[in-house]
Amino acid sequence: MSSSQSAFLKPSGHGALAIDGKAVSTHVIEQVAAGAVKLAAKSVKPGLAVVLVGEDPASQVYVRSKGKAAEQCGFLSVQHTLPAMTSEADLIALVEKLNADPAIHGILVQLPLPAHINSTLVLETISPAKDVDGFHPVNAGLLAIGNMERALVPCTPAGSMILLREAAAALGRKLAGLDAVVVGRSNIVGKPMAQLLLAENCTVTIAHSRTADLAAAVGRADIVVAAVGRPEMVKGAWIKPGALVIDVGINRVPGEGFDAQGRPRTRLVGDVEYAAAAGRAAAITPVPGGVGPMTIAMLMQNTLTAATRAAG
Ligand code: NAP
Ligand code: L37
Repeated sequence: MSSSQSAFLKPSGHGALAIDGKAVSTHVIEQVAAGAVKLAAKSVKPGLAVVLVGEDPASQVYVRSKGKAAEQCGFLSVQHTLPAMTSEADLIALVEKLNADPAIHGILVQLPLPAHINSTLVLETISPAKDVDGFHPVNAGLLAIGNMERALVPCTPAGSMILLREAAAALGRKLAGLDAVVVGRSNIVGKPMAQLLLAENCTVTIAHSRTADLAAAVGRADIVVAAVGRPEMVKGAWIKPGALVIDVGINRVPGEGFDAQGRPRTRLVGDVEYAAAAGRAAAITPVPGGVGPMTIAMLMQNTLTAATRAAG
């Protein structure tokens, strides 16, 4: 096996190289910050508005990380925190206000929204040019027809693609022509991920809960992207030797012992059985420290893109 030529791939201790998403995300954020300095010469400061409704603890953590990253990039960073009982009409009114605000180039409404709010309606209210999550049907459509120049691409799949390209380059491989399987078909991860792999000329299979033989589909794949939301459901033994594995899953499971406050400890695991998969794969993303940080970095990249386009 050829050794890694990349500072972003490290021994996993199980055989595969671990793709250091945290380190790649730091690099992306530095590039975005440099881009923001250039834009400042045109008197444009990228502005990102993040809207959080309710008190979902994971969303609170992610929204805080997004605000912090925006500040590191030199952006204007605005957070709107609304109570869980906020009406759909009030949320839509806020989005419309942000659409009209020239200081704001990117709008992100953190999902999930409370059950009484129609998420689709809210997401469709966001101006496609400010839709840094890439969830608006206009952006989903641009991605589907392969018009990446005009689209804003969803952050998690975009970040996963960067990690995949980094791993392939370090291993001296091309992505074109490889068999890829995406496990999961959500609009926010699975489907856009499949579109990006197709745009890289991979042969793409999308697997889901009704797939007849998931083990066989995964076993054929040179590239496995897991976005299921079930802890370690993709078994290491399924992985084709030498495959590239991107684990999008973020699952909190019971850990060992108790924390300082006497609460039972929890830990994060992905959708892939990590140690066993790393015993067969050529490269794999860890959880945490893999795709998660890239999601935030790509949000910064999308905000810079939106601001640059707005500046003409
Ligand atoms: P989702 O909307 O719940 O979609 C899950 C998908 O997995 C669905 O398409 C579902 O199939 C499929 N699935 C469920 N059980 C399955 C099974 N037994 N076999 C095969 N497929 C199965 O989830 P999501 O929003 O895409 O998120 C997926 C995971 O990624 C979650 O762990 C989430 O926390 C994580 N995530 C991470 C980031 C990040 O930044 N790292 C960002 C977003 C999400 P059906 O369509 O048939 O129901
Ligand atoms: N863009 N992303 C966008 N819009 C949304 O509406 N829900 C949602 C979304 N999801 C999201 O932000 N996901 C996400 C997941 C993980 C991280 C960041 C964002 C992340 O930083 N994960 C860290 C661990 C964080 C922790 O300890 O909980 C990691 O290393 O994986």
